[in-house]
Amino acid sequence: MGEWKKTSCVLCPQNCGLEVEIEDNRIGRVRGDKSNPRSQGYLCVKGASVPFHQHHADRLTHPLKKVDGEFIPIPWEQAIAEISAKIAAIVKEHGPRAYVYMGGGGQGCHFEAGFGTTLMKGLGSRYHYSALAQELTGYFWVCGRMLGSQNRYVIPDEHHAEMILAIGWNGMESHQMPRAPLVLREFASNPEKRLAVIDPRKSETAKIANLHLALRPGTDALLVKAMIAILLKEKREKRDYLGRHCTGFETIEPWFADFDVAAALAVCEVGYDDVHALCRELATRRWCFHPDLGTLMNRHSTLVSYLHMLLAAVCGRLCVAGGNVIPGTVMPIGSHSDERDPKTWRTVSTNFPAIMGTFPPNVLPEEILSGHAERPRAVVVSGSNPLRSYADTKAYEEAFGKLDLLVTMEIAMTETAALSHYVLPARSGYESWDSTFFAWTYPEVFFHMRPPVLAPEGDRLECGQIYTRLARGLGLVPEIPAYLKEAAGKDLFSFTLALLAFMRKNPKAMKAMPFVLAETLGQAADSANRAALWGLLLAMPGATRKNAARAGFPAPPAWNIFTEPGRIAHALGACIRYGSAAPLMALHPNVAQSERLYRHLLEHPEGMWIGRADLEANMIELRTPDKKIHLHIPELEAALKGIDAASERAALTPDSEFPLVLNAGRHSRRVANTLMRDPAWLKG
Ligand SMILES: Nc1nc2c(c(=O)[nH]1)N[C@H]1C(S)=C(S)[C@@H](COP(=O)(O)OP(=O)(O)OC[C@H]3O[C@@H](n4cnc5c(=O)[nH]c(N)nc54)[C@H](O)[C@@H]3O)O[C@H]1N2
Ligand SMILES: Nc1nc2c(c(=O)[nH]1)N[C@H]1C(S)=C(S)[C@@H](COP(=O)(O)OP(=O)(O)OC[C@H]3O[C@@H](n4cnc5c(=O)[nH]c(N)nc54)[C@H](O)[C@@H]3O)O[C@H]1N2
Ligand code: SF4
Ligand SMILES: [Mo]
Repeated sequence: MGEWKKTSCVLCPQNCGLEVEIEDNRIGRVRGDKSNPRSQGYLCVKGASVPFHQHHADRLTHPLKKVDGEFIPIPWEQAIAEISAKIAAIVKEHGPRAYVYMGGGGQGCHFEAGFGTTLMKGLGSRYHYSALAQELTGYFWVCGRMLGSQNRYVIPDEHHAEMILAIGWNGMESHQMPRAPLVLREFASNPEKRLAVIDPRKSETAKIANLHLALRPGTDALLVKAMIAILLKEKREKRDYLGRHCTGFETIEPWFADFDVAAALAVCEVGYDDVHALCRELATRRWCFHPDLGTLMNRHSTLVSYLHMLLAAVCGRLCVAGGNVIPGTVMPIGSHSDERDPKTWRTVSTNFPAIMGTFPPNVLPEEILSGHAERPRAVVVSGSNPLRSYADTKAYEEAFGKLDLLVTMEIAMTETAALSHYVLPARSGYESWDSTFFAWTYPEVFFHMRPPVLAPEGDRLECGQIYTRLARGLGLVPEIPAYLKEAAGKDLFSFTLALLAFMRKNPKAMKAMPFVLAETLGQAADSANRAALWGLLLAMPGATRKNAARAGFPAPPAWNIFTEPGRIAHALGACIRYGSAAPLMALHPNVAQSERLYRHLLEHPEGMWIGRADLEANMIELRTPDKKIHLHIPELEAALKGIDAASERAALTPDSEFPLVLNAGRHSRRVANTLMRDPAWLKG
């Protein structure tokens, strides 16, 4: 009999809580963890199969270097010295644009992204290519324009909704919300609720729906434009909501006025009565919508996202309970990058701007092969497998073959790793402290800092630890004084006092914060990720702090801390010892709040509600200067006006030599992106 430990599944963004039985450093039996407040014991067939992800023949154990076409194991010191010397030489000769970080993929191990982007920025580069930029950035861009910031996107609030509209989303197989099959079945079978699906296929979700519009593939823009036209023609728009919370309605309203709905629906191959019935429901019910890859990775994706947002606004469903809401987060998954700002980087030859701080994998091969003087020459990949995951494998193979340096940090010998000059063995989600930043829920905010449940075999390190060694090798981390290292071995408060003194004396160290934490706190815990969590919680913004207070973790009132003589004496002692007044900042109530959260997270390996958003006041999350939803996006005006039955019929006329439509995706229950490599699991 082994020992049962708590962790989570890392095979899809839900990260359902798991209990795993550990024997001889292997995962044996697996069951859903009922104490995980978000997944409540739910697991699917993949979750039960995590041993296939963790234990298989492709796992890496040692740093590898390619010599004459063969991989040979080398010591860490050699790997770090050689790779950092090569990166430094490439950046010195060709400038920072030559360095690309491709990471933040995977489904449950996202701490590496904090280290990967810090190293990239330390080198002066902004080129972060990520899976997000092949699926979600069109949508994030629309949210940037309408809601004021690309990282203020909306998610469905299914807890308070009567109806879910699933658009190009097959949640019965792909989940994309906690316990999705249970939630979808409840909506479909409860007489008070409704499930409507827009999907060309009779998907597993469409099969159980109350209403299914099986549109012709690729015609979503036309369909949604027709739906908005129907609603406006019948004067079903929510005037009061539009007047109070939106700007630009009078500008967009005429765009739909003379639209030929009947001709459009004929091209979409859906019946008018069915569409009309759906519109009537949208005008009268409390509904939220869940779009997914069926439209996010399809024709006119950005325009379709815009139309979906307009449809929801016309029905008064944005930023209201039971509609689509801006969720609370522990940390935003990207930055707002406005391409109208000349400081926002673009790719050197394809001229594509960053969105949400990320660049699209679809253009990377073209960038590398462009011959441009500042083209990418060094690519560091972690937590993603571009050779298998991103479009045009042949182009990737050719482009990666031309790089001066390709380094892959991986748990397994993937197709991308096999092409690399160096392959660095990463600890898996079960060997490291790690978490996902995709745990979207509302109004609660969930966070799960998973402790390792297995000892890493061989020389495996967390990616955070590897990036820290590279940063040190590249001279991007200041010298750590003995007093800071020593304090890291004591309690968290002593460490924080020393850290504050150190930061005051070395203001530039702020830019290398994750590495400083990894080399101090992270040494004691053998985890860079766990150390970085402390930095994350210390830097929590005000909105996150308010959410935490609502979830039962308020900052203590200041006088309460000042009545703690021990802490005051401790802080004053530190001021004298370090010759700085900075340690006094540790007496701020926010630090005590962060410390409570940190301890709670470490003591709760099942995960916890770390915050609770204010259900009644979602509009305050808007980042537009007037705190209104901006309905008019000038850049999309021509595209929206130009789309009609004739233009789409022409664009969709099949090629007589190849009269087929590619329905990509199909994230079926037998697939977990490229995370399952064991042929034994894929059998059959
Ligand atoms: N089991 C499993 N779950 C997963 C994953 C996995 O690999 N396996 N991967 C995870 C990841 S990273 C993601 S992004 C999600 C993806 O989750 P989903 O987006 O739900 O996945 P897909 O299977 O691509 O589903 C898209 C649906 O869009 C439909 N579709 C195709 N063309 C059109 C169209 O023109 N219009 C409309 N309206 N619909 C269309 C398809 O028929 C399909 O049912 O799944 C996550 N969950
Ligand atoms: N043909 C086709 N292509 C697709 C899709 C599709 O449906 N069909 N879906 C697309 C979508 S939606 C997405 S999101 C992308 C996803 O594509 P990717 O971004 O490549 O993500 P994953 O396949 O989830 O995982 C990538 C790698 O992370 C590694 N990994 C796992 N855990 C760790 C860890 O702790 N550390 C490190 N360093 N590595 C780890 C895994 O071994 C795996 O090789 O694929 C896209 N590509
Ligand atoms: S694959 Fe997704 S839904 Fe299934 S158990 Fe894992 S995290 Fe949960
Ligand atoms: Mo995805």
